[in-house]
Amino acid sequence: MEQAKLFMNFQNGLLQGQAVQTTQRVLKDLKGCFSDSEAFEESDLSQIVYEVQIHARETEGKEGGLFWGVSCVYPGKVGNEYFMTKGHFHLQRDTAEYYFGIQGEGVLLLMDESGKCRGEKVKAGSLHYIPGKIAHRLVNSGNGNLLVGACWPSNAGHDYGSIAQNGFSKRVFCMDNSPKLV
Ligand code: PAN
Ligand code: ZN
Repeated sequence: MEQAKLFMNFQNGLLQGQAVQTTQRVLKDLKGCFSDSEAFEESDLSQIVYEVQIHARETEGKEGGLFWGVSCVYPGKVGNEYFMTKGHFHLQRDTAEYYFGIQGEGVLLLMDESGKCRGEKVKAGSLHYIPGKIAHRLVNSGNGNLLVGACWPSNAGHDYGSIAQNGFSKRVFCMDNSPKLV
């Protein structure tokens, strides 16, 4: 019998094995995402906002395959708005995805193509089914790291352009020390 080749530590979200790739997004990569552009320009634009580890066993675009990933959104704010991911629709619009909370506290913003947006609370053990045609963004509304696992089809692709153009119609701000969806 062979040993397992791929491991996920469900405590700290670390993926280990072949074909695990890590990408980082710094604040500069999120230009235009935050409402307070003055606070944005005054921030350290080289700080890491989030990191994504992906088990990329398939090439992007392949039908019938899956990707597995873990995102870590660090705690922080621009003005009163919490750190978040860029967010995207899938390029193949009608492809779904699962997200699951591993550690920390956050909000999953979900927006349909008409711009109708809602937020689901994310915490350790929460499971989120994101149907096709729904844009998704993670917001870290806690004081520690927000770790979230995900599984999605390898032909889904990522459409960041629509979000760069129109954004999400709701934002999560820190008001009186707690997260508010505005
Ligand atoms: C996730 C996201 C990850 C980073 O793996 O790609 O959380 O967010 P952005 O891609 O919006 O920067 C996923 O939804 N994959 O489809
Ligand atoms: Zn996705």
